[in-house]
Amino acid sequence: MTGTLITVAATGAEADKARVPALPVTLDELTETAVRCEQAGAAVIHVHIRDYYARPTLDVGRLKETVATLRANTDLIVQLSTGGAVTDGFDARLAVLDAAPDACSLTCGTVNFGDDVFANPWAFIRELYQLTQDRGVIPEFELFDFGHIATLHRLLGEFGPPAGGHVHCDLVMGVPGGMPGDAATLVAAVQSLPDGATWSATGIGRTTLPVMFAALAAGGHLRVGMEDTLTFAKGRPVTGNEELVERAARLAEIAQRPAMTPAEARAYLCIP
Ligand code: KMH
Ligand code: ZN
Repeated sequence: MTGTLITVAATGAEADKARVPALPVTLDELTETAVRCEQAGAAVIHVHIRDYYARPTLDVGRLKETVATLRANTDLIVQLSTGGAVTDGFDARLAVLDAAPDACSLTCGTVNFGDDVFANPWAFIRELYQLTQDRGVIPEFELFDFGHIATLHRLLGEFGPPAGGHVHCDLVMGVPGGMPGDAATLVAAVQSLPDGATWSATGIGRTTLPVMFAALAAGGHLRVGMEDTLTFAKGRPVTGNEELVERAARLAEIAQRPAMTPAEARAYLCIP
């Protein structure tokens, strides 16, 4: 049994800073969050950035500065989101790789996303995947629904293994429009993954805890953070990403699979 890989998804593209003051939106806030989350047990940071007005942006200059600053202040694996916001175009999402992160997210299909649609047609997935291979950026395959798992099999079958050679997936559960966030669904999804793939899971909103317990029980890894959860307990808002990481690390410790260090996570995910 390995330790537990903990990813913090600190900001996301959806929450509104005016309503969620604890959300890290400036580079200073993100860096401070990253440092605290690393101390609490995170090994990977999944990054969305915001502009001067705290709106989601994929500005490549800002992304480059973010990658450099996170590297200068932490040992965390920097995973940039190529999902962006539902309003972002495909070209801007491909250009995220110009910021040369260690890793990036790669969502394996379109999904209804609340009242919106998170669009990931096959042509885009294929192009992004080949770009990650060309640039040596390690993709994490984001799976919001079972059809996305079928597309992952197709992608690997047609284009071969990812940069680094290791397949790591993230089950994003409980999105309104995607697969539900419960133990039975998690087990069924894990059984369908490619042979040799490793996986993390996250449950959005109130599915956070059931998914976290199910993932630990099934031998998987954890993603937590304010991108996915803004409520720590009923009626109690999250005060910062670090408390979500601390809780995940505590549960991982109880499961006798303590949090991996960033160096251990790099070796595990085959990230140089
Ligand atoms: N913000 C969502 C529309 C990713 O980061 O790759 C997409 C998302 C997935 O967050
Ligand atoms: Zn994201």
